[in-house]
Amino acid sequence: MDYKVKDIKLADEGDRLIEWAEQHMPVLMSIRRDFEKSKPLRGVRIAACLHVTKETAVLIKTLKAGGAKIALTGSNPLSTNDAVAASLAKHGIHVFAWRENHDKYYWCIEEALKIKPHITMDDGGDLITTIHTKHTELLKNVVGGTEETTTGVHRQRAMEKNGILKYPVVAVNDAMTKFLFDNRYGTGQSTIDGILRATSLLLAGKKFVVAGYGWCGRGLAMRARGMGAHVIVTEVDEIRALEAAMDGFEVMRMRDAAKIGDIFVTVTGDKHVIDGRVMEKMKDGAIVANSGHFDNEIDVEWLEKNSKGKREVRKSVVEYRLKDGRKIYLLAEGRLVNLAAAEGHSPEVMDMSFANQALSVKWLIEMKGKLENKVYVVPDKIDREIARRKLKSMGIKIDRLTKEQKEYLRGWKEGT
Ligand code: NRN
Repeated sequence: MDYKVKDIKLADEGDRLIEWAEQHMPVLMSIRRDFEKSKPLRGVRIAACLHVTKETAVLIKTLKAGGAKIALTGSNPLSTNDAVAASLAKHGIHVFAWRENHDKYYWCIEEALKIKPHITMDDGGDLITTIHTKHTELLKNVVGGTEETTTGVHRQRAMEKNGILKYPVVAVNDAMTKFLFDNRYGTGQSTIDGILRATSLLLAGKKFVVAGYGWCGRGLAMRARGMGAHVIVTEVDEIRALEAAMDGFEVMRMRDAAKIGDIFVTVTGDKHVIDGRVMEKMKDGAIVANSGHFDNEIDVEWLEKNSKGKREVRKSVVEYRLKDGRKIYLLAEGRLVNLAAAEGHSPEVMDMSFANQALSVKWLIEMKGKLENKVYVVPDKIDREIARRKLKSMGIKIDRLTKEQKEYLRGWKEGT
């Protein structure tokens, strides 16, 4: 096993990018120091399908410090940073990833699987699905897997429900130190970052439509409001819609928002949220982007079929001219705009997400043979250990319960 990257000569640039991320990921670096001493992953072979970014590289180097052998592929054709991939390849990681590897995406996954992994790591579930469908001969080696994102956890929960999940999976996404920060504050900032790098347009005063008020949508709506946009939220869930309204956002149906919106972003994890019926109602010049994991939230095929021409007007911006002359601008091919047009979430939030990844891999190895073939949450003690280390790195001290308070909170007798 060697590697396949865009250009190994980019490694020096990648080294510098990774070094910058390491300076802002203190929790993961403290775990790396522990791993270097205890080598908890000695002899463990890992196949990872994650976004190949400077932050992911810090996780990969931490796992390597723990003794693991790693094959890494990208979890989206547009999210790989080629310099980072080159740097990891130079440091002995079997990397099969390069930006715009659309037609080799699954070839890269199958190359990574040649490591015959004990542990799989997914962001979206394409690797675990490939093992369960096309490479079942590898299942006998696998101890367990981890999943980074909401969409992937949905897929693995469905695999469990249908009785086809063949090994235990830890839903890293569902750790509080992951979704409360990565999904909310990470996506909130990185999606704005992707839109600004792609368009360089002003957000203040624009009608900014957020489809989906989950943790990602909450963060994005909050940050778009912070930039002075007039934020409109669309939802299918009554409770989340009510929450968006009480948070002070305008809430309406997508078919009504279509007529007035300037910028539309989908973060639902669902399919065809913005389809032809919606796009044919949009204003001339409307901008459409996705920040959900898969690129099916926007019906790009409809745009391809119903436009009389298209042209790339800026990097990551394609102008589709509809038959009546109206123009719609699609960012990053409808793929996750935060990673495809920018660098994804900042290192400070990925610090916690990837600390959960590293400690969940260690936990899976410790629990070898004792777990069932189902989706597990990250053990609470790991979640809280990560929060404690993060607070410490921020120089924040908090109070402790006194003995009396612990008894009071356990009791029921004391009242008015
Ligand atoms: N910088 C990043 N590196 C990054 N930003 C967001 N993600 C990243 N992965 C590596 C992932 C988040 O954890 C994308 C996933 O969908 C989300 O859960």
